Amino acid sequence: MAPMKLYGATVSWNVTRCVVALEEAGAEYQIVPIDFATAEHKSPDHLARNPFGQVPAFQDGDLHLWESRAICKYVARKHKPDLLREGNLKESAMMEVCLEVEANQYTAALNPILYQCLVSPMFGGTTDQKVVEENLEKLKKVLEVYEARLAKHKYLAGDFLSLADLNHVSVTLCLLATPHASVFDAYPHVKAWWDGLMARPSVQKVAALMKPSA
Ligand code: GS8
Repeated sequence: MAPMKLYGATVSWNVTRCVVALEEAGAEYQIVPIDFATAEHKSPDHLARNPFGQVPAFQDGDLHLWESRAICKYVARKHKPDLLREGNLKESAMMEVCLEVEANQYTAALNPILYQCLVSPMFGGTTDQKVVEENLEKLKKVLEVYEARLAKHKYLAGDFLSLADLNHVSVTLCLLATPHASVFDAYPHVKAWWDGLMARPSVQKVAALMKPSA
């Protein structure tokens, strides 16, 4: 069977969120770059893959998906269901809580920081420090909650690695490329959790892919 296809450039943390899941799941896949410079993401071919003209898009046989977190869940369900703890009602429920927090609290605070510190300068813009500071405060509130959880459990949803942890990887790798990487230093359990994730081959591979020279 043809490998799964993930469409999008690996500078996008929404794309690399899926690469982490694909790597962890041991899936066979191919990354198909989409060129933003030529607006390929708005071309009819790409709009057929993602009607919002965004990356990532994904194909597995006759199945076409978009939305990175839905793609990650599909990949895990197909190749490594243990990442979803689906056999355990309580563990899977807590994993879902942590997935929601990742999307709606953690990444919601990180997105503007990454945009201001990484994306805007790439296009000749400046960094709005007020936006950065406001969102760093939001991020710290989330990190306080994580610190308390990780003082009791090895991973966010409990004492097991799950997709909830992995979905944090791509945006956190980007945070490390900003001048605010040291924000984790005040949270020793968060730092230890992150160091553990960084040691995983899947994360090492994605970290290498995200470097512009890779
Ligand atoms: C977000 C996709 C997105 O914003 C997901 O897949 O998780 N909720 C969606 N993609 C950006 C890539 S930058 O990281 C994108 O494609 N932007 C171009 C555009 O909106 O035109």
